[in-house]
Amino acid sequence: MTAMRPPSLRSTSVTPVALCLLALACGGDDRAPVQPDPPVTDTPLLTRTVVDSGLNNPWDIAFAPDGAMFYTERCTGLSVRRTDGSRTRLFGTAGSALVATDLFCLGQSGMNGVALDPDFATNRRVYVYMSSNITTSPRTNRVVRLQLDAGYTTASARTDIVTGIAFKDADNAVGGAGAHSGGRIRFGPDGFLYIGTGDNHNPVLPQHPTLLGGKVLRVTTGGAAAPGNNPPAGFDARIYTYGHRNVQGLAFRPGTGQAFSAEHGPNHSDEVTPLVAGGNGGWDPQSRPALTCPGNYCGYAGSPTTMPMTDFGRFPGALAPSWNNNSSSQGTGPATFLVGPQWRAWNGWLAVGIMGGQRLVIIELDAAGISTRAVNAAVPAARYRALTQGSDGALYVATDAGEIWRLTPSVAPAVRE
Ligand SMILES: [Ca+2]
Repeated sequence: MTAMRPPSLRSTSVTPVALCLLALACGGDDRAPVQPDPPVTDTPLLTRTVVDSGLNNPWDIAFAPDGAMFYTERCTGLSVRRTDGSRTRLFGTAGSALVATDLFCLGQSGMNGVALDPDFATNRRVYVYMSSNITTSPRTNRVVRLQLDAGYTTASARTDIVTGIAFKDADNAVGGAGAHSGGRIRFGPDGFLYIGTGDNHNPVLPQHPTLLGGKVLRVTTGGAAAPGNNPPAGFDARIYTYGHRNVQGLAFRPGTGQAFSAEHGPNHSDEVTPLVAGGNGGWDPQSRPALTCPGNYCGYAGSPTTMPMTDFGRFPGALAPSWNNNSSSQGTGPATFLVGPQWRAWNGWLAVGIMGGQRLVIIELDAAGISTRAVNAAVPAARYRALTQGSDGALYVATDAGEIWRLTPSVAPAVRE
């Protein structure tokens, strides 16, 4: 990937990795052992390189097999940066190769996730999640499929494969319009597209059988329900899991292929959750008589006990989280598994980006997908908005400050005293 490194790039010196050996020191992992873990050995050192800057709210990153990097900017659209450093605005506002006149950005919404077709090398298909005013009342989120040419200069054949994903169309008592749209999209190793959506500050969405907010959807490349979703009777067949708050992280565990979600908590309990087809994430911010709920949305009104992110009282079979921040919500967003021997001890661990908390957490999971250890990588404080492992094996990060970083693991083990 030397072509990704033009002379103007800034590189930091090799950065040692800090480890949190006690769960509480890591900002909360209530499932970690009480006793200190033994030190992690053979952890990688990270070298950080700023590969892009000056972007406008970059939201997601995807790589083509040849190393071309796609990225979204929330208010303008989808762009590609080729390995020679040249770039094209492919899809979005005026000036794009294909203009989306219906794209708008508001609150947390706009051009969000991007994913490349598993057969991209041959079919040149790319998918984005965006807010749209094609239907003006209410506006919606949708997933759009595009066709690119071989040189990444044109986008065509726009096909809106999933429409009608709930969008928060107006301010309410707990926040502004455009909030809690979800927006991450990822293809699983099963070849189906997983779509994370949000609750829109609408109390009925997460547990609603047919409205598509507060869900993880799983669809074909044409937007049809994927086989095996197994939702309860009466549910939309595209729903893979429900009872979510705001899913902005989706990742697939190497080896098993199991999907994991990462989502924001309200004022507590960000969660990472191993997903099972038809499962209920247990978020239900409606009808809490003991709480005072502005706008009937109880999501911010309670505590981990009275308004849990996973309500086992109401839903005894709910999906158990792997990891959470019970002490606070720190804006957990993107997630990706680290894959390959270059990650040394972290090979197969889950990297999770924290926005409000401005940190990058690396989580070890047991065979059941439950966290056994969480360490903070020694990287600069930033709002970690996107995490994607590149075709070169490095971890790419988009920050809300408008930068894209490459975090390259060392080839040599860390030297420790
Ligand atoms: Ca949950």
